[in-house]
Amino acid sequence: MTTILLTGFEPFGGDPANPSGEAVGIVAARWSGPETLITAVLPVTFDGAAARLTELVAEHSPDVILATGLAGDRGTISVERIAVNLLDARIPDNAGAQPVDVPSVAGGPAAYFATLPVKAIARDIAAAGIPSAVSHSAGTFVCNHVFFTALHEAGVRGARAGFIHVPWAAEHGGSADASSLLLADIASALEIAVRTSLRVHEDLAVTAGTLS
Ligand code: PCA
Repeated sequence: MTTILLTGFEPFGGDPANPSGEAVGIVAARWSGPETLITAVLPVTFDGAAARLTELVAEHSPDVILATGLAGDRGTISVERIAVNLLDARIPDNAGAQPVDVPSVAGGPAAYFATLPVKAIARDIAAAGIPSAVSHSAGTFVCNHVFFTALHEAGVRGARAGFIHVPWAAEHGGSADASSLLLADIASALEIAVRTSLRVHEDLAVTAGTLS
């Protein structure tokens, strides 16, 4: 039986909502299988999020791990390609921790590439009319830490892993920095990402590069 672990996050930074956690709940409610979908909403704490993800991976042995979080300054679904082995927090996490220049996994490599087909995922989401692009930075906060941890665990266990940043949902009042999406579209994008990850094992040979 194929198992997918799909995670979102609780609110952080004083915000009242986090569209990633809510969208994951919508995907779970309408998932029709046949694969087993495990979902969770992670705490926005460096220690708690990585520990919970590691626990979930040990408990369910997922074949595919897709973690998601909010990037409130972006207007598109960002399919992350690179996790860096670095915690450098611009704001405290929900437990008040603010690590600066600490590795995500001590002794690990400088970075990991996502092992989900990021270009195929971005293409399939865009083909459904939802703006989406490959991104080359997941930042240095809790999302990047969970992304790096997921790839580390997946590598040890022969699973595949990736991360998607979502914009603000219009229902939450949108964003001052970027355009927002409907929560239903964010959930559809995540569901497409899961389906594409299950179907596609070799990514598209097309460019998703940027000049800056
Ligand atoms: N976004 C933050 C952490 C939790 C979330 O949803 C980030 O991008 O690191």
